[in-house]
Amino acid sequence: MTSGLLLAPTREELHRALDARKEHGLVALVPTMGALHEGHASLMRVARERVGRGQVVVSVFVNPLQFAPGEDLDRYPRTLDADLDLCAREGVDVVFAPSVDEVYPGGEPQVTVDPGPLGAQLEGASRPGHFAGVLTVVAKLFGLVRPEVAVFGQKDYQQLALVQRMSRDLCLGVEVLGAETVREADGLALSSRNRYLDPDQRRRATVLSRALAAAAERAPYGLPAARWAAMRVLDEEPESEVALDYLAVRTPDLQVVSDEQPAEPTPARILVAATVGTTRLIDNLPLLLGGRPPAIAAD
Ligand code: PAJ
Repeated sequence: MTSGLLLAPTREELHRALDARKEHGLVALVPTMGALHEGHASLMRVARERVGRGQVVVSVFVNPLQFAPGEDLDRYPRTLDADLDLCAREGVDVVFAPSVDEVYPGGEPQVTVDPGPLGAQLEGASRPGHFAGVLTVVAKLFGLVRPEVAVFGQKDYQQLALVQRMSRDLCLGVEVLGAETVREADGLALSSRNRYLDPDQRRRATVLSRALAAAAERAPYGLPAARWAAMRVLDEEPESEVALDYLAVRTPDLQVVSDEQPAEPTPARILVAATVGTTRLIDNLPLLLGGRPPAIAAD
């Protein structure tokens, strides 16, 4: 296959690649940590759709700053050759795949991005410092690539919300698009970490998306009904196999929802995190809360 894909391992090569095609129009950035799958590919398609003949840049960088000690930084899958093949197939223009030194030449940065109150909740409560690490590297990538557009997955819904907030609150001028979650046929959201699951864990992991789907179905009857439906499904798996971290229903911008039953169907988001074996998995779905008489169990 002939492909115009350029691999840029350094800032200098990145800037040379971007300059060479400057006149082509808008630049869209898709930040990733590699081990690319169809979920990542879908973001590249959203980026291409948005910029047309402009440039699609994919970054591949396992960012140490967002991993806590004891997390999977060392064993995180690194598959650059396969990643480049996928990017070439998707018509990506530039892959920026820097080393840690290239991104953090002076060691850990002294100035970092504070994700604010939302960064301390949900994922942030279980992974202190995680979102400061994410937002700091995303801000750096925005500074290095200078994209007009960036595409993130709804799979990591809180991350998407925080990056949108950062771009707005810090006037970074990047339009941040959220792309829908890509799933396996049985509902499991694609994730680079799914490869840690053994066949038994892989089968049990579908409980997360099934619980969310059950909640979405019951959501018209209100928040307690939605939560109850999700918990009933989650209870199918013993705690020793699928350890629930949180199940939360929030507004679409992740604020706390009021207990009052909305008379009209009202958009909300349900988010779940659990550890399956030793692998932490997250998932989420949109909901329409309310609109029907409140009930906990209607059948
Ligand atoms: P990574 O986990 O590689 O994910 C890169 C992007 O792919 C994120 O925006 C994520 O939400 C999206 N993604 C992952 N699985 C998806 C799926 N099944 N469907 C749709 N999109 C999916 O998220 C990160 O890397 C890092 O935190 C990063 C933003 C690159 C900063 O280091």
